Amino acid sequence: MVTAALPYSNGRLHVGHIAGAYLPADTYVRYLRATGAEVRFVCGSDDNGVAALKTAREQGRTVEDLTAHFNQSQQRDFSGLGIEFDIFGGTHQPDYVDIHNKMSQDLFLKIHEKGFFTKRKSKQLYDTEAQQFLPDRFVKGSCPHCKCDCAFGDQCEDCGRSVDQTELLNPVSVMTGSTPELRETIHWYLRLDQLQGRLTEWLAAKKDTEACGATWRTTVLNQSLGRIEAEGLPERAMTRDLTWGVPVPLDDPDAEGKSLYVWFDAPTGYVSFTAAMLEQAGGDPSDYAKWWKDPDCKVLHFIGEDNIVFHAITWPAMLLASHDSDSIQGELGEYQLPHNVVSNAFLNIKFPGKDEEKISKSRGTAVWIEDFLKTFDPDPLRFYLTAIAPEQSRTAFDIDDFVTRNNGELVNAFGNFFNRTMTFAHKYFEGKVPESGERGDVDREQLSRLATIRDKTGVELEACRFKSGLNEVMGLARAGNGYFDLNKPFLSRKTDMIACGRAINVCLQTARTLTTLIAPFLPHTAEKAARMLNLPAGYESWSAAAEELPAGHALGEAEILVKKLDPKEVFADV
Ligand code: B3M
Ligand code: ZN
Repeated sequence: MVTAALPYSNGRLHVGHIAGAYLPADTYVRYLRATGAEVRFVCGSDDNGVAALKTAREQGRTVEDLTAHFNQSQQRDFSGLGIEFDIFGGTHQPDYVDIHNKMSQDLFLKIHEKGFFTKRKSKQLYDTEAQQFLPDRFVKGSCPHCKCDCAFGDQCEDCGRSVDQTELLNPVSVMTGSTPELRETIHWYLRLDQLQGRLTEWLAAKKDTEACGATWRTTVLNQSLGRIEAEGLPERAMTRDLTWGVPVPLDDPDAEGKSLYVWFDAPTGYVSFTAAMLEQAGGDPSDYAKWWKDPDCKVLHFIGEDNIVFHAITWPAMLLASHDSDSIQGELGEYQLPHNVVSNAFLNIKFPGKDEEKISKSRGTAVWIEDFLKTFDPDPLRFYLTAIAPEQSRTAFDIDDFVTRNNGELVNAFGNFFNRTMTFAHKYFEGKVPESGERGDVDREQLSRLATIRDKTGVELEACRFKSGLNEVMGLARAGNGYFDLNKPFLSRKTDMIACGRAINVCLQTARTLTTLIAPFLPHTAEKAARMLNLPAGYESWSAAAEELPAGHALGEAEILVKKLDPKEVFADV
C-alpha cells in the first residue's frame, strides 16, 4: 500500500508538490510493479477543514464547487505527468464522502471507546463580527517561537513549528481582519501523552532497522523524535468548531456543530479511498482490511516535509489508540503502523538572473504543472525533478539547469545512445538485431554490466533513493556510449561487418536493459524505446531486464527518443 499525501483541493499543483511526494511515490510504485509485487497506489483530494473554506470565501464560490474543480484539475495534472494512482478520491467528493465520513467516524469512535480522548473546555479565538470560532488557519499572527509575522493558528509558515492559536502574538481574524477574543468551547483531545512511550519506542526502533529494505530518512526521524524530545506530546484537539468536515459522531449536545479536525480525517482518507476503490471494482469494500490490517502488507506514506509530524506522530498515534492489543505493530485485524514515511524537503526555485527563492503562489514564483504541460513533454520534468530530488535537504528547480541537464544528460547521453544504435541497425542490418558473433572481453564486460546495474538500481529504488537509482541508469547509458566509441562501428562497418554487427548487438542489448531500467522514472520515454526495440508488452519486468534480444529480432522504427530544449523558448513568459 503506497499513499501520496492528499493535496488540498484549493489550488493548482506546482513542481514543488510533484517533487515532494507524487513523483517519488509513482516511481516507487512502478518499480514495485516491475518486480511483480502486488501494489495499490492511493491518493485523492483533502477537501475538508479550513484551507478550502478560506479559499472558497476569497473566491466567492461554494466550497463544494471549489473542491470539485481542483479535484478535477489536479487529476488532470497527475495523469499528464504519468502519475497513475489506482484511485484518486476526495474526502468530500460526492462519490467518496459517505464512506469517508463513516470510516473516519468509526475510527474516532473506536479511539473514544478505548478511552484515548479527553473532553475538555478550553479558550479559543472567536470572531465577533463573523460570529464564529477561528480554527487553525482562520487566524494569523506572529509566531510565539520565531517571532515572524507569518504564523497561522496551527503552524508557523517560517519555522514550521506547531503553534497553539492562543499563543499567537497579535492574532488577527483571516475572515474579517478584526482582532478575535477568547471564548470558551469544548473539544475532544487525543491523549498523545498516553501514547508517547509506545510511539517513541516505535520511532526509535526505525533508527537501525531496515523497514522493507528502506531505512527511514534521518530527516523524518530527527524531526519526529526531536519534537517529542523538545516538547513531549501534549494532548491535541481532534475536533473543531466548523460545519465543513466530518461531523463528530457522538450523541452529545456538546458535539453539535463540530467536525473532526482535518488532520484526523485526511489520513483516514487513504483507507476510505481504498475501500471505495474495491467497491468501484465490484468487490467488497471491507476488504480494505487486507491492505491496512494485515502484517503481510507493507504500508508506505510519501509526503512533503511539512507533513512529517502528522504522518510520523499523529496518525500512528491514532492507529495505536485504536488497537485492542498493546503490540506496536498491531495484530491481524488491527491497523498496521506505517512501514515507512518517505519525506522530501521543499523545493526552491531559481529563475535566470535571479536568486534562489521559495516557491510562492502570491509572489508568482511557481511553475504550474498545467502550464508546463501545455508546452513540454512530461518526462524532461520527471527526469529533472528526480535528478535534483530534495531527498535530504532543500534543492532548487533552476530553469537554466533544467535545460542544461535535459540537453546534456537526457538527450546527449541517453537519447543519443539509442539514436546511434538504432541508426546503425536500420542502415546496415536491415532493422534487425545482428548476429552476436564471437564476443571478446570488452563485449562481455559491457554485457555483464546489464544485470549488475539492474540489481544496483533495484537496491536504490527499494530503499527509496531515487536520485541515486537514476544515476545508476544514466551511468549505464554513458557506459553504452563508451562501448560504442571504443568499438567504433562507424569504422568497422567499412572493413569488418562481423565486428560491426557484434558491437551493434551489444549496444542493442544495452538499450533493451535501459528501456526497463528507465521505465519507473520516465515511463513515456520507456514506452517509446520499447516501440523502437519492438519489445513485447511486459517489457517493464525487472527480472527480464537483462535478457538478450535474439539475433534476427526485428526492430521497430527509429524515433527521436528525447527532444532537445531551446533555452530561449523555455518559460519565455516567466
Ligand atoms: N493536505 C497537507 C498538504 O498538502 C495535507 C496532506 C494530507 S495527507 C493525509 O501539505
Ligand atoms: Zn515561527
